Amino acid sequence: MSGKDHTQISRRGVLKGATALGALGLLAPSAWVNPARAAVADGEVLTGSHWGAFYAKVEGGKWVDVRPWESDPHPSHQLPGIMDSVMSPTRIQYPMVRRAFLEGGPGAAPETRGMNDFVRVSWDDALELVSGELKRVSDTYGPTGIFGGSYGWKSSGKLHNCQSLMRRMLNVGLNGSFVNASGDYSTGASQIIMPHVMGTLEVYEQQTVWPVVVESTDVLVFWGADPVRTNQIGWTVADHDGYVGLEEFKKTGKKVICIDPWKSHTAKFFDAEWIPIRPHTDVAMMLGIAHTLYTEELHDVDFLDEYTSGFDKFLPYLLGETDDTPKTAEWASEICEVPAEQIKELARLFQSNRTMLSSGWSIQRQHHGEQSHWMLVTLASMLGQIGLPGGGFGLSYHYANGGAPSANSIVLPGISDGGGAVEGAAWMTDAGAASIPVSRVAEMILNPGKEFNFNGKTQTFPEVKMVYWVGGNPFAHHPSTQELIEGWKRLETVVVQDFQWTPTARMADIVLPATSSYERNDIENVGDYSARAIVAMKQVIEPMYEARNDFDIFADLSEKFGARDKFTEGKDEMAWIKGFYESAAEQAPARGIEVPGFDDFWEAGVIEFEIPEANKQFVRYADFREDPLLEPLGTPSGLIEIFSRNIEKMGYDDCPPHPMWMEPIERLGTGSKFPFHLDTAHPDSRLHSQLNGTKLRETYAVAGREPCLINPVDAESRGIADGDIVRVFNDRGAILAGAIVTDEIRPNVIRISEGGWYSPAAGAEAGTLCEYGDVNMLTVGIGTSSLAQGNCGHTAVVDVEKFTGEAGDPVVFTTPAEG
Ligand code: PGD
Repeated sequence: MSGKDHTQISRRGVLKGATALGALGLLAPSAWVNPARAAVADGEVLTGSHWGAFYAKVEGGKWVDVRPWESDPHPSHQLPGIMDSVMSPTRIQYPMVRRAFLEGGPGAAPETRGMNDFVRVSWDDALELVSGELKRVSDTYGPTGIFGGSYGWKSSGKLHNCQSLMRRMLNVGLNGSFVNASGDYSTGASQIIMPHVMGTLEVYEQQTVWPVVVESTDVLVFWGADPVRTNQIGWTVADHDGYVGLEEFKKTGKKVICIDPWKSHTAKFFDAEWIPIRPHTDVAMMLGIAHTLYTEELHDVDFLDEYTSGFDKFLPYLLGETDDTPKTAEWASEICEVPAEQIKELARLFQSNRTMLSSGWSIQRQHHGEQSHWMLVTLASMLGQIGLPGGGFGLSYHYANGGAPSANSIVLPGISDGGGAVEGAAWMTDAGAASIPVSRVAEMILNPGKEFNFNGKTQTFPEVKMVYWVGGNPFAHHPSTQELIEGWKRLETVVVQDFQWTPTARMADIVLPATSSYERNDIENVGDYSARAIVAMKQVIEPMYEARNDFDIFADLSEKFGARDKFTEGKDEMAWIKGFYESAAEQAPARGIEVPGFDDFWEAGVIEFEIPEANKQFVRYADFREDPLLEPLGTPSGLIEIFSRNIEKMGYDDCPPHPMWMEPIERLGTGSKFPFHLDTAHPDSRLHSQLNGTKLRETYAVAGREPCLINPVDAESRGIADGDIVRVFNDRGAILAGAIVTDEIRPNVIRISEGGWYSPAAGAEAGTLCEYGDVNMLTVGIGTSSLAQGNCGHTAVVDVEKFTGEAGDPVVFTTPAEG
């Protein structure tokens, strides 16, 4: 066992608020070379972030500390990392250009991308270069030469949304001459399949709220979900209200089951029954439960008749009449390594109790990931509890505090990307000249002209020669880093705008330093689901070094194309923020609430809203259950589609018209070439890759690398001890990581979190070895299926060995050399 504390929840449960943050004691601001000048007088400024709202404490003209907002019931232990990110050595200070690009022009010596050899240039020169390249590429290659899809988690805030701002510039300045991207890396498979099955995206919808779950659920199942870890963050400003629900449920002492290869924070928090399933086999296990329900006549015939369509077409498959393979518990057990008797017991337990099947998203972020949530819905339909208090299924209890009751609030609009505002550009879609499913970016660059399927349509990849990336880090987030490295070699120009020297910035030709949220003013809702407050995100410090706001950078670029006024609409930062607030305030009378005028709100820094009693009783699908004719689902039949005629019409081999167990391209137990499955779930102490460049890393890194959890049996067989550097590899690449030997991970599975910065080795292993631990060096780059084309970031089998060579310090955490 590791001597480290990897159970954040128990520590978090004891230490709250300022005490907990102070107790970390690891991020003393004195360690900084602090050139920051406060933008406000000494005191505290309330602001907001993906990690929650907090006060920035200013003393002696400097930002010196953070304190969680008093209305946050469970502040994230990552807050001090935010403060460090603003001044860490990985801060981008000046506009920089790759030396070979500057000397040789676009596309010169692409192999020197990532070698950290940059030349500092003035802002004027940098903007001239960027606008010149945008124009050259669009003149030379037409409207689809530039990729502006630029996926990523950026920062919170309704104005400084760098991705909308970039596309706004491309829309108003270049008539929308760019390739856009649709969907996201989180729920790529589910958000496409669920509208066919349930008529909504489902993954971003309000859940049956926690007070109802606490009251009515008897058995709470977390199927590949770890809300205690992942609810730390939100897309807007995290409220952390989900933790109240988790704590209340714990007090009831009712049954919690965690189905996960890893004994998650949630499993430990609840002291839950842990079922360490073999990765990528959840659909088989669900089928085994479904088969038991049917053969023991425990399924809800009335519910299936009244609320679903197509069970009769699924049943022959379940019973093995179509493929000679009945999906018995024994059959499932062979695949998922959960004992057959336990699978049968689960069927009986779920049926005889009010059961909530709460699933995370990792089980759909894998090859054939569409099947996982479709089968979960089918299983929930057979149990017949959808629409009853505390029963059914939920796909968002682990995300952004889903299930936190919603307030009676006003919701802010944000800056638009200006799409559709362009006249006379017939080829333009709402935003952009073409669009690809977001995870297909490397495939697109490598295969111009290739046809691909996507949700019933056949499209062709455009030829992209320039990439402009803001607010995202593809050299951490994109499965199969190797393909991305290859793709990058085909590009003539790469521009990256960030405030951190991420691996993606290091792979750029032109790097522009952006401000962080704390160097500008903004506004945001608190709570993605609860929307229970609006916070003024007030500027804390002056922009660091030569950083500029994304808004100003794109306004200047728009000006180069004669479109500054179209971009700014004649408004500055505060005018936009005021406009968003006043527009939201117009909703107030219809909601029967009063809100202060903008100046009073800004002065107060926050407004909070009441949560009506009725919203504390919300039950998802109660209306549909009450009256399926008057409240039909948005599917073609108006019912839950266990069989989809629309998907049948698409005729995809890799996505059949009802849920099925489909072998993934690689997994354990099928003569797998490598003996371990790599679990690449989300980190405890970062938001994806954000904050990896900060001192927070010292609280979790092992031997200076990303931690790798390995079972004692596996470690012993390979002579690996706790704290050793290990080499994890497969045919696609290799990474170094630091071993944590623990029985909290099942045998034959190792776990390394996604989001570690790609830190290429020098010399012979350049491009094949990452010295820090970017898991995507090892994952597969294919789409989930022809239907959704989602990413397969969890699909990878690997081997692991003790590393005995000379391990270099990961270069990615240093400031690149300046010419
Ligand atoms: P982040 O680390 O959040 O990762 O991928 P994503 O690219 O979103 O990157 C955001 C970047 O935006 C950071 O570099 C940050 O510094 C920058 N940024 C923040 N604010 C600003 C700003 O105001 N201006 C500018 N210009 N830049 C800013 C996450 C993605 O990874 C996601 S969402 C998921 S769900 C996937 N998860 C997995 C997984 O589970 N397993 C694997 N193997 N791979 C995954 N990849 C995906």
